[in-house]
Amino acid sequence: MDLIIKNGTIVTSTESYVADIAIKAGKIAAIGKEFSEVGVEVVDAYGKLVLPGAIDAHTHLAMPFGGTVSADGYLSGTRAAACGGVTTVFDYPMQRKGNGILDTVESRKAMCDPEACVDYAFHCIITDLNDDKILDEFEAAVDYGITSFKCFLVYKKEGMMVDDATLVKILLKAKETGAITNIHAENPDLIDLNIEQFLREGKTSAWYHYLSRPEFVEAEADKRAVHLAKSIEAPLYIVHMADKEGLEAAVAAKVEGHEIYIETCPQYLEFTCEVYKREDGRNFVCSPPMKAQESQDALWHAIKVGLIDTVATDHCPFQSYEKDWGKDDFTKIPNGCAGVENLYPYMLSAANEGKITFNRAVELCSTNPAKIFGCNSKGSLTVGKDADIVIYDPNKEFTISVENMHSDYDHTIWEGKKLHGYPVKTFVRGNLVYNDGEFVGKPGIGQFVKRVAHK
Ligand code: DUC
Ligand code: ZN
Ligand code: ZN
Repeated sequence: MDLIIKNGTIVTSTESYVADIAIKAGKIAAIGKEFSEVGVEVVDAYGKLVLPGAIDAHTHLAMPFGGTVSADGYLSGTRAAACGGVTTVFDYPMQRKGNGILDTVESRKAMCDPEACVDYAFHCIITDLNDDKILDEFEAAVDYGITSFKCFLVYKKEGMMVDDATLVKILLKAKETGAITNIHAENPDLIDLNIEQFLREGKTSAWYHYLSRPEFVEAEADKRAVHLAKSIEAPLYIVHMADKEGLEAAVAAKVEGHEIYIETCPQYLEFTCEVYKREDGRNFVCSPPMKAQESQDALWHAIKVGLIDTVATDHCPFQSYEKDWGKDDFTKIPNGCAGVENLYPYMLSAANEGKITFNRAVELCSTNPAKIFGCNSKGSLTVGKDADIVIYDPNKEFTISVENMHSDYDHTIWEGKKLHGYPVKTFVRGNLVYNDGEFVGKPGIGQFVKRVAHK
């Protein structure tokens, strides 16, 4: 054995029990009691929870967007991930007209490999089918380990949107090749209509970001995507669900037995659209925007009863000076907020407060994303899996501040948020990468996760 974590309470998605974990060559070699400790490093986790590392299934690192590039690259974004108990991130490389899937992914992999501080996988965003040639590449992409593709139903002017016919072609091809299609659902024509009117009327504050993309704008696209996926019996994963009406449509299809997965994000569980009335409202600008209380309540309800499958972050921070570009015009604010370091602590704190169980927090943040996206060696503390492990102190009080985060951004929407309990150690395949407030890992330690086809 290389390492024993002893006396902790092991938490999986289904049970919690006291036992020791023995790790060898980066894998969980045994779980039990009284392993020989001779010549082995031992970590005493008495009084602590021992959890599978979180999988943040939604990040945008070094993403060109909104006239700039997101403030966390692969190094700082994965460093922050490690310090928040995230041991795998799923980033979103973007295929552009004329480019293929594999060349898009490989160029991002080349950037990520020397910098990654945790393991990483890619969902590939498809923006153009290149006269359908992209569809012929799906099989090779799946063999390569890219088993999920994303479509934007929005960002039309930015050249990222796919139309409904393209979406259906992608849904069908993904189904045929054992992949899954992720969608960002908002209706761009309705957004543009609203934006034109608000700008004409001189309504330019961050509040109008929300009003230009209110509940029904997201719901229309959610329902359309659900309808299309249902009609052709293709699996669908809806990213960052934020509105009640769309949630209800997705849940109804799920309950009918369709393969529809729902992701939401901590920002939608914590904040409502009221944040856009604040003086610093532009810092909260992301798309889809935070919605009204009714939607937040519906999201929490669905989390509690098991109808939301995953919680991930949509981590896409920008610096204050970039957010300030939209001081006098909300359309100039780069969309996106920070979250990768806050995901697991936030959901575990909710568990510590009794809102959900710790098992459910593990299911949402680790076990389900591993299952849905084919990460067979991750997502659970069981023998044979990667030793991606978080030790969590349920008694540690923590107040989030930009000063105690490990990203490259200069502000956070989470400033001042008090958490009950906090991760104290993170291991990636048995390597200690975070220890009591400090990043102790090495860039380059993170490996590409080759995923297996969905079905
Ligand atoms: N929304 C954001 O807020 N940022 C990045 C991409 C997205 O869809
Ligand atoms: Zn999105
Ligand atoms: Zn996103």
